[in-house]
Formats: sequence, C-alpha cells, structure tokens
Amino acid sequence: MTKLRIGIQKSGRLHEDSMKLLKECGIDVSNGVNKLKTEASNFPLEVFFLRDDDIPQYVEDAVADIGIVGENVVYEKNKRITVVEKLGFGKCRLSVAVRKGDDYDGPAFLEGKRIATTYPVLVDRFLKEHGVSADIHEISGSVEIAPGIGLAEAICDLVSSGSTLFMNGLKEVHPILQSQAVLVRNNGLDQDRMDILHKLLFRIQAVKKARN
Ligand code: PRT
Ligand code: ZN
Repeated sequence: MTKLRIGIQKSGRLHEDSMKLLKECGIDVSNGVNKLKTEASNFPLEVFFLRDDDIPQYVEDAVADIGIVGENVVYEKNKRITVVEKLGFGKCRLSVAVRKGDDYDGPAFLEGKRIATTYPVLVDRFLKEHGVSADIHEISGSVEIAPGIGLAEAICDLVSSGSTLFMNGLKEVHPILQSQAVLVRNNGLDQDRMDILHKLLFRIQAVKKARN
C-alpha cells in the first residue's frame, strides 16, 4: 500500500508543533529519540526527521513527498516545490537590523555597507528591489553578534519577540518577509499520493478551524 512520506524538523523550533499537528490530526506517530524515520500506525504516513534546511531539497527530489518547513527556508532555497497550506505556527519575520544608535532612513542606508545574514538569497533580492548595492556576508549562525565584533554594519535575521536584537544592542528597522510554517509538496505526486495528501489536508484544515 502506498504511504505518503513527510519530512519534518528533527529537533528545533518546528519539531514539537509539527508533531502536535499530526497528533491533533488523529495520526499516531511515535517519536523515537535519534530515529531517522518512523511510521504512523493508523494513517498511510511515513515520517522522516530532517534538518529544516534540507527539507525543500528532499521534497524537490521526491525523497519525501511532502514536508513542514518555514516559509523563510522555502523562499531562500527556491526549489521547485509547491506550498500547499499555511500552518499557523513558527511565526516570525526576516528583518534588517542595525545598531541601536544608527539613523536608518530606508534601504539606502545600507549602500556600501556589510550585511551579515543566513539568508543571502532573500537579502540579495531585497537589495536589488531597492536598487541598493551592499556586501552580503553569509554566516551560518549567531548573526546578531556580527555588528558587535566588527564583521558587519547591519544584519538580516529572523525575529520573533525582538529580545535577541535588543540584548545585542540592535534594532529592527525593516521586515523583508513574514514567515510561518507551511506544508509543501513535491510537484509530481502520483494520484495515490495526492489522494492521501487530500485526506491529510482535510484533517489539517479541521484542526486549524478548531484552534481559531
Ligand atoms: O537544526 P536545524 O537546521 O533543523 O534547525 P535551525 O537551527 O536551522 O532552525 P530553528 O529550529 O532555530 O528554526 C526553525 C524555524 O523556526 C525557522 O526556519 C523559522 O521558520 C522558525 N522560527 C520562528 C524561528 C524563530 N521564530 C526565531 N525566533 N527561527 C529562528 N529564530 C531565532 C532567530 O534566528 C534569532 O536568533 O530566534 C532568535 C530571535 O528570536 P527573538 O524572540 O529573540 O526575536
Ligand atoms: Zn536549519
């Protein structure tokens, strides 16, 4: 029998809510620690636990049929996959931030400056849209410390409460993307898999309604 393979974050900010969503959909998935994959006992679903950054590629390559990942990752990776449904958790925004004392008067402030980020593709698009040329420094983590150590004059990073920026003497000046967790799918799913996806979506939509 065909099973739908879903990629979800192995650990991190989206893991718990992704598992909870499946559970509220009435799908029993055991979460074995350090397991790479598991199967639902009462729904044709196989769950792969992955790094969030890898999920778009796995879904494009049909290693997984569907996945749960932040829109920030979906648009940064820019793979040929389809966003099927917004899931209402993992909400944050990708924002430009500068030092607290700086006079930011619009994107032109960034002209000729160094911007540290984990999202070079989205930052590059933002700069191009505003006709600004700046130096993008791609770093893989702790972006918020870059201005303090003299690596960059500005950063572009995910923000939710704003406390990380505040604690590092920075201020948010320009949101460039609003993000939340979404369900994505491979573009070439066969009919059997589409049928299972529709059953899953029906349940997800019911859960979302009940939460509102
Ligand atoms: O190990 P893996 O690669 O899977 O995980 P990861 O470390 O890359 O990602 P993780 O678990 O940190 O985040 C997964 C997803 O959660 C992100 O891709 C977003 O879609 C979503 N999300 C929601 C966030 C935040 N809110 C968030 N606040 N991801 C990261 N942050 C970080 C941000 O980078 C900054 O360091 O939290 C800090 C800011 O938070 P505040 O509350 O201080 O503003
Ligand atoms: Zn990641």
